[in-house]
Amino acid sequence: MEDPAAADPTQTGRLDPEAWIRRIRKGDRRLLARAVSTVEMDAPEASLLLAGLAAFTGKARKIGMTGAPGVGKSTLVSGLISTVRGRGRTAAVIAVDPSSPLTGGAILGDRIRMQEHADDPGVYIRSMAGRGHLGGLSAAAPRVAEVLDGAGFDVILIETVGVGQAEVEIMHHAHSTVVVVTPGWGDSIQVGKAGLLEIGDVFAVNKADLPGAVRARRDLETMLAMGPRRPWTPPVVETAAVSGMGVDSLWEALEDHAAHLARDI
Ligand SMILES: Nc1nc2c(ncn2[C@@H]2O[C@H](COP(=O)(O)OP(=O)(O)O)[C@@H](O)[C@H]2O)c(=O)[nH]1
Ligand SMILES: [Mg+2]
Repeated sequence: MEDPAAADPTQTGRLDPEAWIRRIRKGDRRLLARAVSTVEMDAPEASLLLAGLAAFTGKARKIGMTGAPGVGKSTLVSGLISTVRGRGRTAAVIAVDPSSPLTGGAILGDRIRMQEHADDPGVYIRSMAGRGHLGGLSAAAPRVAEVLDGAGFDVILIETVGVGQAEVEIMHHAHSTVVVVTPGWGDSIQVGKAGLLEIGDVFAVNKADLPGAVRARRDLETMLAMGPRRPWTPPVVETAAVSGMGVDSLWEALEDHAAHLARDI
């Protein structure tokens, strides 16, 4: 059988970034994955690739998803992919989980959660974890987003665990940030403490199938109203990612935020 790698310009050792980029833009997933790895590791070809791809970037809508481990970020991302695909647009995901140990437990979870999209050519999912270099991962994620933008994806979803400054930093590279919480008192207090209140453009109270979602939403709305007056008041949406409830509303809220950003510019 013919090895497809034989036609792979990067396998010959003679790197031709132009051909590489052309093939990425035609939908070559192997070369896309290779470009992502190259940029992630900051290999020698990375800057050439990024420079070449820069001609095509700036079209993707970048959305950050952050929140404590287990709140349902990956499940929500999977739901949002369905919504985005249902509207005829393509989607790429970067799932950053520096807390994930070498066993890759969280990554496996992400994969399972997004499994239904694995065979969709309009979807690309990339996990970054297990390296133990927090700053490294966080620094690489925005560059990986540039690659996916240049590759032509319409929507890029960046999932990070909202636990530290480095993760919050990633969110500054997104157009919109979704902060995900779950019902219960602790969460809304946690949100305030972690500085997540400031970075959220849209809030999702996920696991709204569990008791306390309405209260959590109202708590958040109260906390948001207490803050400084801003031109954009972040909406709080109740979602149940496991059933898909509220995911379309979450997307609508994100579309509203995009319209707000477009008006501002
Ligand atoms: N009851 C309930 N469970 C959910 C919901 N969304 C996600 N989960 C579950 O919460 C767990 C963690 O979900 P995951 O998406 O991996 O969370 P992440 O760590 O924030 O990415 C999984 O067992 C999910 O099935 C929801 O809306 N309701
Ligand atoms: Mg996850």
